[in-house]
Amino acid sequence: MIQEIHRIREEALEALAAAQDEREIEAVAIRHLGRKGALTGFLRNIAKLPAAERAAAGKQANAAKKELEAAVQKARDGLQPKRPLQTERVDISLPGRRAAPGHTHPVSQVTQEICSILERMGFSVAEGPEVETDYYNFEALNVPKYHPARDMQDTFYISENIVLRTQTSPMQIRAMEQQAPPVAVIAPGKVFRCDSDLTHTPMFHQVEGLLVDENVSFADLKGTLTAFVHEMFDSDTALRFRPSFFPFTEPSAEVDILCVMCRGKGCRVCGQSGWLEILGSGMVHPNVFRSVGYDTGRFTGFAFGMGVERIAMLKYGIDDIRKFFNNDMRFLRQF
Ligand code: 2NM
Repeated sequence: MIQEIHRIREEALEALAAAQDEREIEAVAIRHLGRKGALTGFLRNIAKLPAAERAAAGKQANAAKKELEAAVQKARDGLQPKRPLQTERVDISLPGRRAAPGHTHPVSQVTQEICSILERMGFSVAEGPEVETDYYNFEALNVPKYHPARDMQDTFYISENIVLRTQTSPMQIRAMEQQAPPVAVIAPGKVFRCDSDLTHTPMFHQVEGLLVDENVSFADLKGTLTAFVHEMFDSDTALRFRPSFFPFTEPSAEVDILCVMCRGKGCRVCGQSGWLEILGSGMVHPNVFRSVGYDTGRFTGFAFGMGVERIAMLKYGIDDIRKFFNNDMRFLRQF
């Protein structure tokens, strides 16, 4: 009896050692351990044995069964590493997944470019709060109460005396309060106006500049802004100074460049005029100097301001300012 069990065990272990793949291992398991297997059949017939042999035979047969089950499992485990290679095969011809590092937003790129040109000329950057008092945003800039520029339609009011800044010049008032001339500062940043269409968004970016010293003239303004435009656009860009009005400058002028689209012939972009407005400027109004305690008999200065999105639109031929703020990657990726 015991010899019979040993024979089945030996045979099964040999077959298992010879098994090459999953199919052959499972065949051994079925042949020796399955419902119709040799060992199972032997166990089923134990009851028919003489009582004296039953206990010992049962014990041996069960031990052999456990040993074989363990050996089959070990053989299956030995095959495991081959299966993932077949079922989880990697297609090395697939294109790789591109990493998506971000980059500087076009509005920030153009802001940096404007500041870098002006810094090379000697201006220093001053940044400040986007929420301002009525005094810094209007009063100190010679925009008195009841001036039309203060209209609720243009300005976001937080309360009666607190506004979202409508230009970055409040920073220049602070700069003048903090230092005596000579002063050469530029103020980049977000500004807010209640306006929205193809060329206006309620938030946009500005860079404003200010130079104050003895003997600063309108010729200095023209020379500085001409040099700036020639660095920002082509060095042969034609420009003109056109009389204008701002409460904080007198006299005031707007700067136009020859239309980048039609080169002066007249088109839809320049409204048939052949010229595109790119910045506002002027000689600082004596009332502005009085609010910061500067001697109006001794000092003069010029100031200017430009919209960053507008400059970027002209530089890159973009027709809708809202494209800067939609965060459409197909647009942003181009810069
Ligand atoms: C502009 C146009 C003209 C300006 C004036 C000042 C200050 F603070 F000196 F009074 N800063 N910026 C100014 C002048 C801004 O933007 C279109």
